[in-house]
Amino acid sequence: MTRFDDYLEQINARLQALLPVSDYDAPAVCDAMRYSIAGGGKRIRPVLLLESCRLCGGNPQDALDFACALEMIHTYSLIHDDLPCMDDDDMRRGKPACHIAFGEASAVLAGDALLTEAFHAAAACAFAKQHPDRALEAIALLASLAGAGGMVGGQAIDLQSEGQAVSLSRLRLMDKLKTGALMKAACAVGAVLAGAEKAQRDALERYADNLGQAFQITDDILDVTSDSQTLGKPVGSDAEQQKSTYVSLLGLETAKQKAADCTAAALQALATFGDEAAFLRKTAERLLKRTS
Ligand code: GRG
Repeated sequence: MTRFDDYLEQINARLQALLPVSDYDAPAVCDAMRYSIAGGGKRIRPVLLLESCRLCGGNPQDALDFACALEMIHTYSLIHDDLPCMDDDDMRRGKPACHIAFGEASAVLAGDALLTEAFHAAAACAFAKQHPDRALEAIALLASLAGAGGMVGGQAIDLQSEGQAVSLSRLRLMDKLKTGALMKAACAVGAVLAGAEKAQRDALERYADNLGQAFQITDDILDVTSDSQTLGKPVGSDAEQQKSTYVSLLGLETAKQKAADCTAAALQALATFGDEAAFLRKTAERLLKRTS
């Protein structure tokens, strides 16, 4: 079994254990949470968190509930992003979006509950009792990077920018927040839980920043070059919603080159870790070549 598969198995099993079950009179919200979490997804963010912890000398097992918390936050953001009041997309992770399967109100609640359960999981885990100082710092990081100064802020800029010409620098800011903030959370939280030195954490944050940008550019490219079957969500939605993207601003070929340059910068950031960072290098290379 590869390390990626091993991480994946642990994350998926722990997510199942952490999510609430419908044992009271409000089954739809629990079912909707489980539906969206179980609906696939690459699990990139929790894998990055576990590996960042390992790379900084920590035990990935200690970071597992934080990794699951991050995936819950990511999944809540996808549920809310698909709602009619946001991107209004019907498909996610190859299945009907949460609001299509469960109705809008249950999808809103499922997102709210995933966000709340994420912080419950992080605060209540065994590691938090053993290392409250590290856990508290990690929880604060998760909150600030997911909130108005991070992912939610990026989504707000995105919504505000629909139908408007957006400069490259504003697009970069938006994506740094919307997509990059949770990538940064993955690497920084993993480092904090391991008690990393400042130089290690800085290197991982540089990696995450460049990886996040490459990831977003690739997302924009796939929106025009892929098909909905492969991607598991609608394609062409950026143009439909008149959104500026790296492809619309730079053209397809320059966007591809920029994604490759950002990936190269992400690899460069890992130099300080030497061969031990092979897994993170391979992850960045895989994400550049991803088809979904
Ligand atoms: C609604 C608060 C709020 C935030 C939404 C995540 C997000 C912000 C919007 C999703 C739209 C989008 C295409 C964002 C850009 C890149 C991105 C985050 C893609 C989805 O992540 P993947 O590809 O998804 O890792 P899986 O399904 O593999 O987990």
